[in-house]
Amino acid sequence: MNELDAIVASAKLAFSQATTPPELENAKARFLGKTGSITELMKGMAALSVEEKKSRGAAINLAKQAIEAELNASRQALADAELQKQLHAEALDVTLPGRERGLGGLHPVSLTMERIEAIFGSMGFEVAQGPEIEADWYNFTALNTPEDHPARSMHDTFYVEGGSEKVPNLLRTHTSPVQVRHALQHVKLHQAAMDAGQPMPEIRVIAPGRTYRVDSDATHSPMFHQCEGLWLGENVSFKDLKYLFTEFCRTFFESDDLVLRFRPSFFPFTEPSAEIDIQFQQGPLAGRWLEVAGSGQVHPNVVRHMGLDPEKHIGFAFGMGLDRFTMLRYGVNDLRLFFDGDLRFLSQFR
Ligand code: 2U9
Repeated sequence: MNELDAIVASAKLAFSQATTPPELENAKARFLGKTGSITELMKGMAALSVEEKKSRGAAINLAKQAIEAELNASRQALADAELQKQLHAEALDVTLPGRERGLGGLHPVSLTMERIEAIFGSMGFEVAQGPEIEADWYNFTALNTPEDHPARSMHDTFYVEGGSEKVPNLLRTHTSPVQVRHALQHVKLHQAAMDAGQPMPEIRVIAPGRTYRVDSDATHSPMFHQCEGLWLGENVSFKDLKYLFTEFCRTFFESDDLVLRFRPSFFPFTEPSAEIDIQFQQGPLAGRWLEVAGSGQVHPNVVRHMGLDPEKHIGFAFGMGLDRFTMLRYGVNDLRLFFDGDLRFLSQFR
């Protein structure tokens, strides 16, 4: 093997051993670079005659072309290998199962809320909403709750900075202020007709929503859900409330033989007042009296605060805990499960 063939062979070997493009370019420099073997041979031709230069030059050129061909082949081989590696790394297995997109669902308390809205809706009740940050007047004063009532104390109610009698300063402790706002709007809307001697259309409204109290243990959460209702007109009576609430409970719990008991009680905003107990005749809770709501005839002072004459307008109100209704309907025994956000619990209601 002559000298040139040996250089070409050693270049071929060096190129084939390069495993990365930088290694290949380093190997190239050893043969074709400024001090590479081919370049050195070119420099060595200076001393040759014209004839010798011709043949030697042609031979060196052939060797150089052969090395360049090897170099290009090796570059291509490295690029191909890199591409294969990348294709392999990014390969998609189209036979793998798809990624499941979790199906959402309503929270059990929301399901209860929707159910209650539907039942009262079918009995002619509107659904009203109002602010969760409320003013003293709507939450307490309008509801005949005296200045020194414990519900107003710092221990029982969450207060926010600022505010005043009619400027929001607390987290509502019940949804009654929503009904006060609703009644005031209703009265305003029909005032002219009333002044002209026409009767006011009845108010039938429920107010479901979040409420807040400084209370936290196994059966109390600082945020809980209530639904209150108000039925006010010129010819409404306690028997209407009893009929309404009995129908509601029997529909809600899908139990036609459910029995209700109205037990005398006290609330500042109703007089007389009654706790409502229910009794199932069948199932695991059969025979036990369960307290589920409060109710009563709206106190004359509250009727006045709504801009109406208590001698003419009579109202009946009730209030219930949505969390408790949800627990009873689904047989849940710990209130905290509703607020833990554990999908193993929540997904059972989808
Ligand atoms: C107006 C006037 C009166 C709403 C009422 C109750 C009785 C009651 C509690 C039950 C359990 C709240 O969720 S709970 O803690 N509620 O006992 N609520 S009467 O009375 C009203 C509402 C609006 C204008």
